[in-house]
Amino acid sequence: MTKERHQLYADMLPHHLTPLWEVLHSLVPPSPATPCLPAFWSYEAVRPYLARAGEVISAAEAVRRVLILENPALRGQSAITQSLYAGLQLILPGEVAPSHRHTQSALRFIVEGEGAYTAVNGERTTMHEGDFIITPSWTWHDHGNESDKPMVWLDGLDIPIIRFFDAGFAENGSSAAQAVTQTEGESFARFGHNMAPVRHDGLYASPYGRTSPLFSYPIARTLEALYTLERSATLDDWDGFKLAYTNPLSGQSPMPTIATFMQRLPKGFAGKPYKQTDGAVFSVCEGSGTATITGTQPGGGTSTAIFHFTHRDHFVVPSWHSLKLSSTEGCTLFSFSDKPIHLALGIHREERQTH
Ligand code: 1HN
Repeated sequence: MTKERHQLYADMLPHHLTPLWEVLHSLVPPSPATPCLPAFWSYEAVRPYLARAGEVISAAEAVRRVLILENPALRGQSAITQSLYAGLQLILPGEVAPSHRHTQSALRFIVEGEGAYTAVNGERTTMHEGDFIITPSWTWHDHGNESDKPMVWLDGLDIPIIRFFDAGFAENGSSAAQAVTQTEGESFARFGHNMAPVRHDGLYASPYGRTSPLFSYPIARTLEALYTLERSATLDDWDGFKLAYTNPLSGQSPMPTIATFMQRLPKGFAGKPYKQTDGAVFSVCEGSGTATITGTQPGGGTSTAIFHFTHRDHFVVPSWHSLKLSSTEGCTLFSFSDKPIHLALGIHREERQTH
């Protein structure tokens, strides 16, 4: 029988036919079997390479001077999880990263420096450490550093998702820095105060579709919210105090493909483990702590990674790996994931373990 089977496989090979029964179990695994690995990038280790990148190529020549954070199991794929891209971008004083647009959505989480700008559709936003900034799909964007210090930020994009759907388009702008047509802060004035322009019927009239019309979520507001909660609210045993950034017009994630979060772990926090189907990328905004990440190997065993993180470090938690966070001194963590897609497809799962 085995011989006949293999003869059948060989005979139909040229006709691009494959027997399902040989692959069925791996196509529908009993639980997610991600190839991704937990991984950690200490800023202390990465920063010198960013500095060297600054010596060997200009922002103008590179277009975007970025070191991609690649999942060790996905080398060469420009991906930190199967669905998400992450990188650290450097822009030196006086440089401009030229204007372009693409269908991929981008987020920036500012890691180091102060005072450079990103421009989106004619409006500049000044960047501060800890700000969360959005570039909506198909909007013109350029970045410039008019400060006297290097600026570094985390880029998060839905590149693997758009690649999967073969839906990528891109164009270069006609000038390096786009014309400024709106005063800085206009989008924040319109949408950043629990108000919206009159005759603005929510998502029906949203200027950027499902993407938030707020380009910047400033750190001062975010920390004010989290510190207030830390003083008085009930602590969540898994998350500490965790808030999701929202699109003010929909209450949903700021981007249709990526959810973003900031959480505060108080001093002495020893979190319980949880797992969820959305893989997540973390950037350490303040303080230090430990992430314990446990996953099931393809063979069936488990393996655990323990990352001791501090300010500006980055790490990735793959799908359906359990994550336990703890912090002696307290810390503030930014993170992003592909949760909105899981929710849209009705496949999001979370399991909160009690020990
Ligand atoms: C991009 O446009 C930026 O605008 C950063 O800063 C990273 C990675 C791949 C494709 C486009 C940016 C990017 C990118």
